[in-house]
Amino acid sequence: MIPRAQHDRMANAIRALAMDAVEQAKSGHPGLPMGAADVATVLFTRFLKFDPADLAWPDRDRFVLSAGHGSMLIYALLHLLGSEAVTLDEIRRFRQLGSKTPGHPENFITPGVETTTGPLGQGLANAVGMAIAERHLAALFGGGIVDHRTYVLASDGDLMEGISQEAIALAGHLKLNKLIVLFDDNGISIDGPLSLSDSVDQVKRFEAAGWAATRIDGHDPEAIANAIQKAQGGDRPALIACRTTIGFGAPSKAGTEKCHGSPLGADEIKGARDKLGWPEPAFAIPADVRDMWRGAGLAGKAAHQAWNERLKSMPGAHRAEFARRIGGELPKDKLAAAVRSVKANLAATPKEIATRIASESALEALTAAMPEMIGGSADLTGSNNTRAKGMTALSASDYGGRFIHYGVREHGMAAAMNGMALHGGIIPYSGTFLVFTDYCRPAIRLAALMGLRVIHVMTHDSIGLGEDGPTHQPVEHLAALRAIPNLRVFRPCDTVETVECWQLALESAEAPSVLALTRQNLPQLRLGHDESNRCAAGAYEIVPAEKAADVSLFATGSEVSIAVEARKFLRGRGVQARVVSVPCFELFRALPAAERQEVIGTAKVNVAVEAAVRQGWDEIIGSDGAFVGMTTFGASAPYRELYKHFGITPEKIAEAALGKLGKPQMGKP
Ligand SMILES: Cc1ncc(C[n+]2csc(CCOP(=O)(O)OP(=O)(O)O)c2C)c(N)n1
Repeated sequence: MIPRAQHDRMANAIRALAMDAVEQAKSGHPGLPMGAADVATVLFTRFLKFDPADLAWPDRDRFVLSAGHGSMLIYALLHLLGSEAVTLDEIRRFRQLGSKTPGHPENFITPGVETTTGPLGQGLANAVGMAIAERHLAALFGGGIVDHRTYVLASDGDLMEGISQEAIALAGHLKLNKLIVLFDDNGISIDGPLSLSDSVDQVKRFEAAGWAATRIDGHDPEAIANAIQKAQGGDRPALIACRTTIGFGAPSKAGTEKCHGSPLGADEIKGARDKLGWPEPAFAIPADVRDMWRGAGLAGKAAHQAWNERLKSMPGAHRAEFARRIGGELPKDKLAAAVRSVKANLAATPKEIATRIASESALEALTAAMPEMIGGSADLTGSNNTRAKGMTALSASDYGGRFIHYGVREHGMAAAMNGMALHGGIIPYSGTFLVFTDYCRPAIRLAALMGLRVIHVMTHDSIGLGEDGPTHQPVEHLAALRAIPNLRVFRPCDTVETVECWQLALESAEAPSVLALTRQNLPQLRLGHDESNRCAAGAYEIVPAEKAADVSLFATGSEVSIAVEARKFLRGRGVQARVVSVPCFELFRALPAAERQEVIGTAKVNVAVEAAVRQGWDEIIGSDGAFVGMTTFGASAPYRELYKHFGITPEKIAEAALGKLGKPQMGKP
């Protein structure tokens, strides 16, 4: 037990650093770190298993600051515990360009930050993914090597966001008993008291989702410690609602929204120093407090050492596999062999099937070669074709399963996938309909920002899904996804491209991928056997012109075969056309300019075809190129009729090209 006076000094060090850093930056959020300082101090000094000298130790407990606006809490903790990266200088440079202390925590900037947070609710849902990853890897590698907890500090805002419901329902269902959420229950948000907008009983809400839940005084160290201890022994995830005062210690602003998101001001800070009994000048930490925090930081060393010993005594092959998986290293030879065998089969027996089915058969080979692939679907397993035959469900009674039934929870699913990727040892992939990327988008965006290898299998990718109609037919989604930096959007045109795109997505160690796949059957266009991955260029000539091309036809996915038909029409009119398949804009953009130019070619006329909006295509076809696609929402009908209705046909493509060439139109003299 830590004496109360000692605890208070340790917690006040966090409060002081938070006040001072926000004041210096002239912006930031002092209220949360000051209010949650007691909770964080108890957690970090008495419970959290970690080693400041090796913040990436695979068996460390994870701490997720879901309320990312309270970033000074984690920076103060890291600094006080002796992190090499978060020096006092970095605390002074809070929120400045190039500092290790950005406005919101960024996992790729600050060692010790487990995930980028800021958009409320995401961190909590990431933590669910981390806790799933822990249970799964423990089932495979044993509790001697994988045995850690995931702690979350969540705010009112986190719990008001809809994603939190998806996350807690999934965690409760899967009985993730090593997940502990500390709720900073301060009853204040930006607009003022929570009573303005919310009257949920969070304890009852979590209990209803299958959690253990309790309410305590978040400024009483022993109550906090007792609650955490109890939660650790439970058979289900635990919520500890910690009643706190936002801005604890600030004489006039504590307990009000005034200290949520702006500097306290010199007078208020002076008053807080008096009230807390903290006479030190700004940024000064007395030696005794520094020593106590450093001491807490050293406590994890022994556990880390013992873990190293256990790792050493593991059978060699098992140990190597664990290291490979945690290191995110692909089994290159096995992956290459799996891709080669699928392509060889397709060369021998071409298939006219939907790309979602092609994806399923690719997955049979890929998931067999790569045990780190954990699949799933948001209740569309049979439509997304994401479950390979041998895959059993991951469940509370079998964490070793490899397929997750996420339920109808697209947003929670995408964020949990991020958490699994962040945890390490897993490559998560999962599916829903492409149109519902809207429901996943905030998490996909964060995956792109963090550079995570997660793979979204998004089927039913256009009006080609037919009768379900415009609510289900994506029109603007490809453009919207392509607008996200560092996201790879793949739209393969046939079975061969599908397996190639899968390979590229798996090899994409620092960027998430979306595979946009069809519901409807497509002819196989790539008939020979290519050793190389032609999709790696992002775009390539799939059917050349017979002579110098007058027209270049660019298309993706299901529209490539339509462009190939259009090429024949044009030939009938004495016009030479080539067809370029563009499975991935982002990879194409990454080519050297000369190579890109070679693929774009020098034909007089460029035409792009995609059953979606034009936005984004001008970078390939130029603003004077012709576009055949969608300008409105779709409609409900059999898909062949829809293609005719919206004019995405070989004839219309040929007409567009002829129009640009100044030649008479099809069917006209
Ligand atoms: C998705 C999302 N919406 C809005 C915001 C802006 N925002 C930051 S904090 C906050 C709410 C603050 O209340 P609370 O979560 O209780 O934090 P506290 O005031 O206790 O620090 C809001 C709306 C955000 N960060 N993320």
